[in-house]
Amino acid sequence: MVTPELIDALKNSRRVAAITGAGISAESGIPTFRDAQTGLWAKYDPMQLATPEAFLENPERVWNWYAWRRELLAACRPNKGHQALSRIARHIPEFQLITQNVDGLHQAAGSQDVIELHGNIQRTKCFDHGHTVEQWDAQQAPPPCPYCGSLLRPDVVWFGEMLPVQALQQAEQAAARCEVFLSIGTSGQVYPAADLAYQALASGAMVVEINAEPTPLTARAHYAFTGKAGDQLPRLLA
Ligand code: BV8
Repeated sequence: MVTPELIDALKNSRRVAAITGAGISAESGIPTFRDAQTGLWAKYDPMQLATPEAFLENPERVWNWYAWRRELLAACRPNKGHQALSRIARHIPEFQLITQNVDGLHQAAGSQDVIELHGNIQRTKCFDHGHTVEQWDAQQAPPPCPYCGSLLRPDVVWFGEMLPVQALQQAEQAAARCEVFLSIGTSGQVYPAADLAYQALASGAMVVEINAEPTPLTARAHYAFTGKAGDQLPRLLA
């Protein structure tokens, strides 16, 4: 239950950090990864689709899977949870939004300076050199990089790939500095992103979790709300 004390504690905080996962985009119609029936990984094997080895083994399958996810995303809009987070930045002197999501919906809701730990599916780069490419030959799956000829791929972090160094450093600094750390819509299974909440705890922050189901963080959080981000966040960040 969102208590007045918690709302006040948030309102009076100077430094707040929040990490989001696929759960905050679920109400926008984007499938999560690990939800039993609807999760992407319930239907697809991540090791067959979200690793560099999988891409090299079958570039066309991986390219087409991400093209399908981009098409899905084209019809999706930010929901009340994204909008509540974009409003909080106006009241909190130092608010840092960190996301594991690659859908860009936080930015679409107006959030600024979002730390994208796992990249962005709307950005495309080449496999060999990371050349960012805006347009490509839609007849080829995947198309060649116009600069170096290597295969184009989505600019997301696959399993077994390092996270963007600066993004992770900024996220760790935010987790270490914050007075309140919000963990929203994430199962807390994927590292090193999942470690940020524990880093915040170790630094003495109040940790608040909002998730549709319990996670490994639930027992450690000061407050844990089981429910939809789109319902809980507007109450918490009223
Ligand atoms: C790396 C991008 C160095 C692509 C993704 C320890 C330390 C370091 C690494 C590891 C480690 N242990 C294991 C590893 C390796 C691995 C890892 O963590 N594996 C896990 C599975 C055990 N990590 C890595 O490989 C990372 N790289 O560390 O490099 C290295 C290199 C080699 C070897 C070792 C280390 C890279 C990880 C990034 C992978 N890329 N995505 C793409 O999107 O296709 S991961 C993917 O999972 C997404 O980014 C996603 O965001 C992320 C986390 O998932 P969640 O967002 O939490 O989504 P999930 O479905 O799990 O949960 C959603 C939750 O929402 C659910 O609980 C649900 O109940 C809830 N929910 C649903 N609806 C709602 C809701 N909540 C609120 N409201 C709702 N309406």
